[in-house]
Amino acid sequence: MNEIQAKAPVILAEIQKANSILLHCHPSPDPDSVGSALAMKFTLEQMGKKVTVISSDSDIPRGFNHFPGITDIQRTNFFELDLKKFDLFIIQDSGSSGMISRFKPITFPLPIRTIVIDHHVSNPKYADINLVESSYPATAQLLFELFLIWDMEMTHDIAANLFMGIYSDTGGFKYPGTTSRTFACAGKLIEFVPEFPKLISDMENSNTPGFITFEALALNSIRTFLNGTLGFSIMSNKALADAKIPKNEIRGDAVSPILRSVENWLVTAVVIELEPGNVKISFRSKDGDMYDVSKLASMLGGGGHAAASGATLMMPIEDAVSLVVAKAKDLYNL
Ligand SMILES: [Mn+2]
Repeated sequence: MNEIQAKAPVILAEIQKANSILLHCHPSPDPDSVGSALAMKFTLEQMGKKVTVISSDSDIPRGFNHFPGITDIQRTNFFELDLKKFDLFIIQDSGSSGMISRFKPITFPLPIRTIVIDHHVSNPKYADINLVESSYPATAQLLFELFLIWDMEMTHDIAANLFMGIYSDTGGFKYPGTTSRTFACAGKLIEFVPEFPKLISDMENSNTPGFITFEALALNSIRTFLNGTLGFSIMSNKALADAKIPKNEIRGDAVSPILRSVENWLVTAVVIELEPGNVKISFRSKDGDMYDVSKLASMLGGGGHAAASGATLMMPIEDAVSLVVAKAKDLYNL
């Protein structure tokens, strides 16, 4: 019996006990976070539950406007909620409690019941019930199998959200962790979503001139370290302000694939000083076995996957860069 089969009845029993259920999107939400939240929302509503989905820290990217149910997401932060109004919080696609909100630390156990459903290898299993399956390339694929075990009815709206989560977290079915199971699952889902190419196109072709200005700054801000084995795009708060980049267009994850495409850069990072002394770093590796960036992120208080991870450092940006380079040098013997 795998982890999903083992936990499926336990989670279902917990849901059946609850009336009002809370879901969230993680900071800088990606399609796996938003798609998983909305797919779970529709499934819980099939069970007759009252469901609240909050955006928490970040605005939902405009490119997700065509995900079914997107307008049901409340623009509310986790810390604005009265938790006593809920019986259960299902925390999805969130490898640590910091992925609920980064505004303040969140201490577990919470005053309500909690379930974690996630695929991040670094997940410390911080909820009352934890379903963590790190061999899965997306939380949405995990939900597909969970809903199947629960014998829920698949609908267009659930399938569209799960498909976008899987498509995006696998990089369009090309990242490690993508298996024949992933394709089988996606194949089943698109039976319900024949217009899936339009959903993908709407998401991927939704950039603004402000984002292109950010991308240009990012590509003009590259430095290499350790004999050209590390390639970092490093943007200070001042550089971002001088270039007049709108805050919602500062999207390091969108630049990461370009950095990763450089043959000799074994580990890449987008280093962004969001506020003076608040440095957000997104790591990527072409070979997660040889250069596991979840380990690097964990050493810096963050987490993630072997090939994609992140951390936030509260220090001047140049100190953050020096620290990351030193840790990478030790960890990977570069
Ligand atoms: Mn994910």
